[in-house]
Amino acid sequence: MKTVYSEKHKLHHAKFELINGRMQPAVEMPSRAETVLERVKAVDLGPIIGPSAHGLDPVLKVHDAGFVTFLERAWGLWAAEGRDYEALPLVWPVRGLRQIEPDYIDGKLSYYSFDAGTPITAGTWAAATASADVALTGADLLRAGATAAFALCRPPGHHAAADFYGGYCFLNNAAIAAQSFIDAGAGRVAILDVDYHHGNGTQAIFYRRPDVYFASIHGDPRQEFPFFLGYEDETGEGAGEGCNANYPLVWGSGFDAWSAALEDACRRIAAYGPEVVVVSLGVDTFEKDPISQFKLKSDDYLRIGKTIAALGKPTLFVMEGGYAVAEIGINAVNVLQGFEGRG
Ligand code: Q9C
Ligand code: ZN
Repeated sequence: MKTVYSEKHKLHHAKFELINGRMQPAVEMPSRAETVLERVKAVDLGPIIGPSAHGLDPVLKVHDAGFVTFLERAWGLWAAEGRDYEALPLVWPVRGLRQIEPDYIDGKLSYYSFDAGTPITAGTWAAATASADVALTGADLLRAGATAAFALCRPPGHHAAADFYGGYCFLNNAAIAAQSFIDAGAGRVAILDVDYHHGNGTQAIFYRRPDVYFASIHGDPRQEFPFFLGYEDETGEGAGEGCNANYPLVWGSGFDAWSAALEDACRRIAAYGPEVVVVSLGVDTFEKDPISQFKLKSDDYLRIGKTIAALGKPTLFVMEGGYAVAEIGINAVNVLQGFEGRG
């Protein structure tokens, strides 16, 4: 299968993030995407192509205009205050506080974010829009008849909702790609999110809609980030009732529990009958991931790909998380090779 990749991801390079109460070197770093690209080349997965520019229209089908304008301007407003270091929020409009966008940049960062672990840098906007273009170009490949494509997105996207960023995510690449299939005439799209973290942004975007099914296997929100979404009783709402499935798993879960959840998610997706499947491909379920608590091994990713292939649908793989940089290439590409019949 083809891989879509843009060098522009390197423009987003945060030095630090707040982990467990301390500023520590950021785990979401450029070498992640570069390692995956190296593995794509090493196993000859297929041609590597650059993205084509799609503009902001497909982004604005998923994200609110005020939020997109904020992302575009945030670094400029921050730098105008004389700050030459990464932008972070400090306070959030929780229960009882007013939901009004402040004028001052510090207030705007708070209004449009949900965590303090996602720094905005000078190149964040350029990298995030390039990442969305990578996903949209992958979707174009499927529309042109490919059975599968790999959008090597960075920064990731699945924690970003219609009007907030967080969890290392700014624009929701998988949601933007899924919406592009709907806008091109697809009646039903399924998103399968296998990242270690719940895809809260993707779920929220499609929660009331019957035309996009969302299934996610992830660390239980009782223990794990993003903490405030991803419970099993979230099944969709209104016209979207029955079109959302969450599989929260306890810390320490290995491939037995994980693959049972995958089999069930795939059964539900098959019953839904989508025309196309978008996979939010995070490999932070790996046993050596530095911020995660599942126990998957490298060979398990081949079987994940094989199980997804059994759905028999055109499939767009969209890169999300995975922070064990040494093995991220092997693990992510194992899913793609498993899908293509290796292993
Ligand atoms: N204790 C993705 O995988 N912070 N985002 C973790 C560690 C947030 C992960 C802090 C993790 C976000 C796309
Ligand atoms: Zn993750």
